[in-house]
Amino acid sequence: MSETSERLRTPGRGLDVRGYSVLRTARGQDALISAASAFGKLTGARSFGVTHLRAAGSDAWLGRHTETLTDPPVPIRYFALGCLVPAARGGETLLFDGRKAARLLAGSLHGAREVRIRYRSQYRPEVADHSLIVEDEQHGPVLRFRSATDNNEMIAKPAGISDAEVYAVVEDAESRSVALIHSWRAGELLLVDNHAMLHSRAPFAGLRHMLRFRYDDPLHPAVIIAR
Ligand SMILES: O=C(O)CCC(=O)C(=O)O
Ligand SMILES: [Fe+2]
Repeated sequence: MSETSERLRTPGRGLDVRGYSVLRTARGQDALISAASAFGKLTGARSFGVTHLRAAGSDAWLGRHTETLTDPPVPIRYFALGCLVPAARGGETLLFDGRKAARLLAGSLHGAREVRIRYRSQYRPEVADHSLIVEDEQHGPVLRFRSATDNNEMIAKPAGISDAEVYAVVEDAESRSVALIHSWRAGELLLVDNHAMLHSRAPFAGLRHMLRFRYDDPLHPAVIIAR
């Protein structure tokens, strides 16, 4: 995993600066899991959970989001996506720079820092309230957000602006902050700093089989990294 170490430590290119990194591994689950595990060790993670994302197609975009937003108090720092089978068409993963989006929002939405949204999980009882723009220890002001769903509830916002208008301005700032549109090949592993970046997934046709790794997820510490 010297490539991982090198990317993490090379100033200006590293994950901690750019917010993401793409690694190529041998095809197959074992290579992806061992690369993901090595990354966990490098960042000092104590555990990671693995989820298979497997679907035969989707006409819909997966909305832009910060991972594990519904698990209070702070979303996980890192997650990774590994590709077992890329879709026949589409299925790109997009990354948005939350630092740039926060900067743009400061100019385009008066009172942006007043906005707070309550996020509920569609699948579990968890609920968490987050400011739209948070002050990250390492990154400074950064966007923390999930696109509008039935499970979002705007609990604070500036006077004289509707929920729909807030969402529209945030989506516009994100559209101007695209950092990566990744077309998958089998064996690739995308490492993401979830405190810097937001992500989404394009519609796709054909079987798409991914592995999703979440590091130090308090709710699902499924796999313990050997030391
Ligand atoms: O499949 C992808 O590219 C992203 C999936 C995702 O964001 C998620 O499951 O939270
Ligand atoms: Fe996600």
